[in-house]
Amino acid sequence: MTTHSAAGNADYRDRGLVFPAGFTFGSATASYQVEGAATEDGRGPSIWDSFSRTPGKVWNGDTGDIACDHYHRWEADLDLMAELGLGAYRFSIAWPRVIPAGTGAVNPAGLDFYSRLVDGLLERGIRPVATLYHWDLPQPLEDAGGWPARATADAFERYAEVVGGALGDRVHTWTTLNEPWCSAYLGYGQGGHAPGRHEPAAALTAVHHLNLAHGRAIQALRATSTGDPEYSVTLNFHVARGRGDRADEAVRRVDALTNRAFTGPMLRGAYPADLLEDTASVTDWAFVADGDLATIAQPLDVLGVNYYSTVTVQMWDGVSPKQQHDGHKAAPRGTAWPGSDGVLEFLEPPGPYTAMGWNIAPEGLEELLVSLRGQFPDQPLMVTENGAAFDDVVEGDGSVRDAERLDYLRRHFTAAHRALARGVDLRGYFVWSLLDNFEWGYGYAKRFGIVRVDFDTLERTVKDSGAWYAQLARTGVLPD
Ligand code: IFM
Repeated sequence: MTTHSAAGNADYRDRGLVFPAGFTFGSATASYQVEGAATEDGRGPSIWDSFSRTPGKVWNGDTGDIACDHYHRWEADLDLMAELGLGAYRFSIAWPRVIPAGTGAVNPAGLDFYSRLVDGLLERGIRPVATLYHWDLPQPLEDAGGWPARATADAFERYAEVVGGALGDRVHTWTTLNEPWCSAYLGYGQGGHAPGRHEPAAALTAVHHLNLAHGRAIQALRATSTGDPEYSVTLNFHVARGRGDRADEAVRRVDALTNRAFTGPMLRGAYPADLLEDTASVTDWAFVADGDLATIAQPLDVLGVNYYSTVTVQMWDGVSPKQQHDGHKAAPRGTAWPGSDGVLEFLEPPGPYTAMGWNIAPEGLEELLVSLRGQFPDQPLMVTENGAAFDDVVEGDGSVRDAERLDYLRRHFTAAHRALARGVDLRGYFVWSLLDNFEWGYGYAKRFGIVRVDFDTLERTVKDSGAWYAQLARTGVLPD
């Protein structure tokens, strides 16, 4: 591998770095964010259909009804991926398209859509990387209690059996869940995400049932997949920077609640003792039944790592005005920190920032990957999301010169390369996102795409960052 140039060392703006042969360069999207066709071909309602229709929940009242219209334009989108030279496409399957009520009847038209998509990818030499759950829970399951109800994990196992049977002969990598931290804490604690509940104990119950759903789904996918797929999960790890007298304690708490609440049961077969202590005022974790932890701890071929920025945190001293920095998601009313609300104080991290208000910190990615290698030495890793929203300007000729996004990607690919050079078994990297899309509580106001989508005409335009990434994907060398 090429060594770092002197100029690139300080700020991660390197070039000419050579990635290992076989390194996967991909891009990612998620069903509710791109598909549209919300009521077509038998798709049932999801919690995001309901949430986005609730006044005040999503910027501008935007919904995923049309989104990027990927449901109808998927062939052209696959052609675009092929033109960009992508080796893999990470997409998610909409549970309410496949089993519209969450339980009960299977919708063959929904399965057919994903079957055509998978075939289309394979025809173009692009590996299908399919996520089962990227937040679009069928609404009837939420009506029956949502993720805090154990029955939701039962329903997820059956859904996994159905998609494993239909697509498991061709999918290259199965991913059970995307960012269960968001589903549990933002969905049931803080309430900035669907279903918008503010119940700290329910958030922790949801953590466990998501973990359980993951383990059960891996078993179901293994039982039904007739090909030779790889198995994975994607977590959004928090890289915390501590401040104040008890900086280490603050970082430990964030790590327990956000990272080890998932890696503990999934990769070690146990919840961390400090997590149980930190949350004892909220729940006694009696919902963890005998045998659950053994079910959750399934061997994984690859661990998906989503990384965008860091968090800065200190223990609240009870005196200073409590600051809440929530660059992460829409304004909170509840808490994303059950057991640590009023204990931890979140501070504005040092800039620069993206249009989301997230700080740009490529060194955090390197540090995270190296730390995961230290914690789980035999676990291959994959960056399953990284990217940035900026306020793009469309030039007179229609082009988008998104130098800031390109720079962000350059720095983070440099960080990944440095982690590789330090011995991390990193298999690939998926840029978030292929297309500008529905950015949850921010609607269409925030653009992460390396391809612009004009939401009036739905026309796609490859941005400068997309052209740059295509060169990286084709050559395996970090371009100028
Ligand atoms: O758009 C989201 C994606 O759905 C999950 N990870 C973070 C992205 C940017 O917020």
